[in-house]
Amino acid sequence: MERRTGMKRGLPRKENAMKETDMAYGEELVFRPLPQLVIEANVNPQEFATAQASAKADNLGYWEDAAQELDWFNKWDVVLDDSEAPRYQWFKGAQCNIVYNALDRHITTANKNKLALIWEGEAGDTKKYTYYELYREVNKLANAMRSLGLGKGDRVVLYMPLIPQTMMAMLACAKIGAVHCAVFAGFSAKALRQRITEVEAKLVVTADGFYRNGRIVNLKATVDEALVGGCDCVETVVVVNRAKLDVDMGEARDIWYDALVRQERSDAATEIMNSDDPLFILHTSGTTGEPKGIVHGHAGYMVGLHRSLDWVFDIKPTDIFWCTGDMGWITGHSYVVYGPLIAGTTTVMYEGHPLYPQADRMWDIVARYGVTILYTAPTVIRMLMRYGNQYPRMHDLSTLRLLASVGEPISPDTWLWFYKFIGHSQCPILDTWWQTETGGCMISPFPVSVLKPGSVHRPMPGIEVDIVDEDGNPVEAGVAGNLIVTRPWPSMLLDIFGKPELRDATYWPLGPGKYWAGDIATRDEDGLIWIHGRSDDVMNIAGHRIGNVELENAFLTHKAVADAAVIGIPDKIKGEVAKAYIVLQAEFAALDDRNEIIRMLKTHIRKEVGPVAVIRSMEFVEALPRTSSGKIVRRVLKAREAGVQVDLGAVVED
Ligand code: 6R9
Repeated sequence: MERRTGMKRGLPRKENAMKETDMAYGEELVFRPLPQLVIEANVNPQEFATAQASAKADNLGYWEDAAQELDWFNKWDVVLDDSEAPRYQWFKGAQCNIVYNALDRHITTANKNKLALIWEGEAGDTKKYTYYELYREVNKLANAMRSLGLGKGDRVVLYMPLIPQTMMAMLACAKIGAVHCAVFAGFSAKALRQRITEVEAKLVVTADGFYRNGRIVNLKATVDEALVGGCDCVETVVVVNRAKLDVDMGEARDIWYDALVRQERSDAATEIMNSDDPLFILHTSGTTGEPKGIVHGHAGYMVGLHRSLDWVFDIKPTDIFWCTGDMGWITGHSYVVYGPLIAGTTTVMYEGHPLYPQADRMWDIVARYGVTILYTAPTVIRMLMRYGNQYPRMHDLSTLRLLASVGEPISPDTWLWFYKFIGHSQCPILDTWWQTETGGCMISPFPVSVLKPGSVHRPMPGIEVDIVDEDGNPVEAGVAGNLIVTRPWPSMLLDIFGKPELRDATYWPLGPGKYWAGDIATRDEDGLIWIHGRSDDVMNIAGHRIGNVELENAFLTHKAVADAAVIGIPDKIKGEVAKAYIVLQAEFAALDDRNEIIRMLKTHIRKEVGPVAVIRSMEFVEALPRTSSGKIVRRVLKAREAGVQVDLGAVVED
């Protein structure tokens, strides 16, 4: 490790040496890769420079080379058709199926008997599947889905925990050309219903329940609640018997997973898909009240993932890859399921809570399976860090060679704790920036990069970004601006489901060639990028994107609420939590027991949105700051939060 102090971002110089974890404001740490790592890396610094230069000179040639490393039923006519930009069609004219690359092709290679999946339940039960076993399971389910009448283009909602059948369901859908739409198991019946109806799902796959922090979370009951009255589109509900719960099974509609696949054959044809045929829909929050169903397809998505696994995560045949992302999050799709399987590596999946039964669970899992690459989120690291170093010390973590982070900015002190106490100063930390919409990693260090804690480093070769002001003009180094992506990239979103008209306005407000990420960032004098957070009205609660308007709308559906505004406030563990400003309806405002009202509203939000929406506090006010056109001005509330005196009832110009 080398210490560079001082002037980098105009910060004061700090000369005296410190312990590695005692970061002082103004000091900048720089970490160089260990020599052995440089020798062994899939991409060494020279190769990185060459790749970057060649991708700049011939971007399409660069991505074409990446695509050539995968298997296709038919190759493309053109690598990219941008004649209708910002509509971009990657690998136009090609035919493929992501499952052919993730599973089928491994069966004829040495990977056939390699472990594809190591799964561990919260109670300690485990299951392991070789590529061949996983392939057979997926085929059985694919056949069963076909016998239920499902095929190309049909939508399947997955409301599932982190269990092997979730992965199987995703792959089986892809195999038959159906489109999966995973809904986070922490979302409410209402949120589930909204997504089921929006995508007109024919099938819902769920589990009776699952284990989380020593309790059983009942999922089937929530599905039943979601399907009451409406959701006529759903013909079948398949239920995995995970928690041995005594659930109601509707005779005509519900069927146990095991009963469904029991008689099925273990071989199944893989559907031939066009490049942009949809693979999945995943909802994410935006500035509007309604979540957007981001659509990804088969071809570009797999090419992007293939590159990041091979180059960023530096996959070797002996790796054990553990990404802790949930299946309801893009990280679970890309780096628990599709990416690792395309790379032919062994992926680890853990059902439960990181603190169960105590704060060493993750380190125990790393040690027992010999995890070599650990990919997690700052909110998880912060939580575990709070419990101290004695927990990682209980286990042998020496198999780890790469650590990675995603979902929100990682502060230097969290980075250093992860580096020192989990990686024992031997493992680079890959701070990967990307989004649901980008499909896979976009900005990230490589294992051989010289690292600065807190920076997401540079765009990967083939990806080009800039930091601009509101009008799209580049800002200088050190100045905060909006992050944009200046070239199309293969794993980019195809569409917003059911709202194609929103796609261009939301993501290309500055026109083609300027994808608007919605994040604030700076570039330092070394050209490294630092992400500061969202620029729009979207909170990042423990790595989950939750729209302020989404929560405000949920409050407004309660009879006690006349008006509501929600802002994000910093939180040590979750990064951000919500604070709500509520104007009560007159008859409720007259009530004395505010605690009762708070309890009632919290329950209401849990029901409407789900437990992911953490409301830290509520304040009851007489009025909210609005513009003359009636828009809530959240920055006034934020200023108030910071101690500035404001007049809440005043009309503010935006
Ligand atoms: C993969 C994922 C995307 C938003 C993104 C940004 C934040 C993600 C980050 C990061 C700082 C990182 N974000 N990675 N911020 N450093 N390494 O998280 O997708 O759920 O769509 O969220 O998350 O604000 O815009 P998604």
